[in-house]
Amino acid sequence: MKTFLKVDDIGPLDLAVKEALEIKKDRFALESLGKNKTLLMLFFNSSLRTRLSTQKAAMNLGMNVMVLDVNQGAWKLETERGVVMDGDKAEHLLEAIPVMASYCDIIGVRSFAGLTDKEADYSENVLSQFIEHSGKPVFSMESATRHPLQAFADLITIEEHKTKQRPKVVLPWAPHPKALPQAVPNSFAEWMNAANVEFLITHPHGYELAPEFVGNARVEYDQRKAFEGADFIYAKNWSAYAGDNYGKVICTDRDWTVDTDKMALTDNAFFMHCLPVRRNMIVTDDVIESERSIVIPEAANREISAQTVLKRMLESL
Ligand code: AN0
Ligand code: CP
Repeated sequence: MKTFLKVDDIGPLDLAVKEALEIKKDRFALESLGKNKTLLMLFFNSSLRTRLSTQKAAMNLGMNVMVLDVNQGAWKLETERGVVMDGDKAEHLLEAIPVMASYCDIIGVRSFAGLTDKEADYSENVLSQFIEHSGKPVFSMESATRHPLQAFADLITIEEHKTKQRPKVVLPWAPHPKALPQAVPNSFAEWMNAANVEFLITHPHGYELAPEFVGNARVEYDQRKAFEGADFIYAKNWSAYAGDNYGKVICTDRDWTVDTDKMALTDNAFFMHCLPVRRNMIVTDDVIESERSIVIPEAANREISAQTVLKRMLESL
């Protein structure tokens, strides 16, 4: 595997999940696969889970790991070609990428959407430069439009917890004070549309995701109706995608917070969230602390999704 950005990159999902669950049974079985191979993780944005779980996954495979926070200690990087660099950015990606690539074998990149220019964000300007100019396998640690390591971990978690052949999975938008990217819901929708689940998205009017991610999913504007009979509730906030409201917060209505009353409408659903989560905005204390909350095993599976991806990349070096 040379790139991991979207669901198609992983091939058949049933095989990917099977491989992940094998890895989970014995995560040190391949500890010599990554010997003398170096992973570079590059962060343009903050992270707790992605940073730690991906580093752990690489260590399980015997890799060396280097982590660079671009905005803390490195030169500020210009990402647009043709800019007269007379501002605060001292180095261009076009030099930085081949230099960094010369020190490593695999590159992971986190680069969020700027949320001001839809076209620039949805062209994946930063990530595609890494793919084009590094000559190394590149994986997304959350790009402008997707977060595939999260969606893969979410799918593994659903497979582990489901009690029905084809569970009902609901992605409800939930309120948040700040504008967040659409990457997590985009990827979750992309992966759920490819998986064997009944998938629904529910959000206030104006929060429609890009049609290429919604695909054939049912969109239900009545949150309570959407929750009925659900087996998994996957809450997430995102900023508006559609029209002139791109990147904006257009609703903070706490009627959309996931609470015990709404969970009671489900078929005893599990509660999921990618974390970090703002309590009593996205979800109440009661729900996230309940027995049906699986946010911690979900986060733990980030190690497994990352290890599966790194294993496949190492095998194709
Ligand atoms: C980010 C987001 O919503 O994309 C990262 C989630 C994994 N969340 C925040 O910035 C709070
Ligand atoms: N879920 C997730 O990617 O978390 P971090 O932003 O902490 O990496």
